Amino acid sequence: MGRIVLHLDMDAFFSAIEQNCNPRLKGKPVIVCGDPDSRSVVSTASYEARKYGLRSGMPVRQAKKLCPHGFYITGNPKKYVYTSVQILKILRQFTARVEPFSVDEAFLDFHNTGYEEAPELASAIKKVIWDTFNLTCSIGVGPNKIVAKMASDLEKPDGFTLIKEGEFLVFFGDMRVDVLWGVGEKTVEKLENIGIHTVRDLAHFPEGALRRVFGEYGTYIKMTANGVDDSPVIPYYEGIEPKSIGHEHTLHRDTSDLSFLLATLLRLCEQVCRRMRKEGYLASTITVKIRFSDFKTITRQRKFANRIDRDDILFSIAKALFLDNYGGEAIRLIGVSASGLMKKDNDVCDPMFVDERRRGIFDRVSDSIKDRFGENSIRRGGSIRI
Ligand code: TTP
Ligand code: MG
Repeated sequence: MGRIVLHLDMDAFFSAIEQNCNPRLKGKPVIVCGDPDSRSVVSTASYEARKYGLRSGMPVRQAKKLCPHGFYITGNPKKYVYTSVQILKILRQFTARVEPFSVDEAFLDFHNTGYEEAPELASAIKKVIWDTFNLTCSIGVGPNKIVAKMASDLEKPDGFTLIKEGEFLVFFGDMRVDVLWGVGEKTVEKLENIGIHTVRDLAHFPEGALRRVFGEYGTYIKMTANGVDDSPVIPYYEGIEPKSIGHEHTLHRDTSDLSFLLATLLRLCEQVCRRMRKEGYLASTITVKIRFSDFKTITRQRKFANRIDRDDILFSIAKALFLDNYGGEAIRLIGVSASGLMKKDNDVCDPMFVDERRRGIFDRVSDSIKDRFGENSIRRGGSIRI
């Protein structure tokens, strides 16, 4: 009995949540975006809106021309992040090896599990997500992460696709190379220059010739084109050095969508703080890492006088750091880490704010409620303004 990897991707995630919040929007074209009246872009469009050609990343002005009768809604990142965290909690009931991959995606690793068990497993996961949240998702199963991820995209929405070891080219062989995870526009251009158009062309191309053009990356893309991938599923709480506590996410697609980027940043901050509280640490330094489309990477750090472990403070600092260094470019990866860690002395209260102790208590009480009743069982009032 081997190992199977399952990739789950929620369908039209932000729009589907909005449709649940307001049942009058069910079955209607719903578009979640930044401010609908400004020059913002579409975060996501419901499947009803996609019929009109609407896509993530499209300027709202253009979307309104294609679908003038759509319902344009300002995104509420906090709402989506909480749903996302709650979904992860449910997924961990199926296996402890769950790697969150973006706000609405995760990898699950099942050892000692055969392909014949995959359909039942997938429908059990779909059922509990539907019963709990009234949301659908698409699931891909394969021998590794790359195959599972690409499989989940084949039958959207509410899809299930199983690709067994050795079947990758049956599904993807005839498709253009840009379907491959990690192969972007510039690579496609170079591949086309050497006569590689389809995934099968790349899969069969001599490795030496690819390495001459792309170096090490040549080997990687050839492996990908053959559906070969040995990267592990890494549960986010593993492998963290006590000197710093950090999380980072490679985004599904490079994006400059500010509401999406800030939602990702918020979730990272919450993960970092929750972990700090769990382990009894306070931090005095926060680092935000941004990797742009062209792989240029910057890290920006801020130190503060008081040590903290609170979600709202960490997020406000991370957000300021991010916005100070962001000029609207497409981003590939975001990371947040806390350092300058010190074990917390519960008797010492930071005197700086009168309200501080009470607010700290809020986080602790909310952690213990979440531990017992789930991530979504309690939340702060109001929404994060972006
Ligand atoms: P996706 O999984 O790419 O899209 P989706 O869930 O809306 O639709 P699909 O059924 O095709 O999976 O992204 C997940 C959420 O992330 C999406 O609901 C909105 C947000 N998002 C943005 O805000 N901006 C972006 O550019 C992208 C790609 C996603
Ligand atoms: Mg999705």
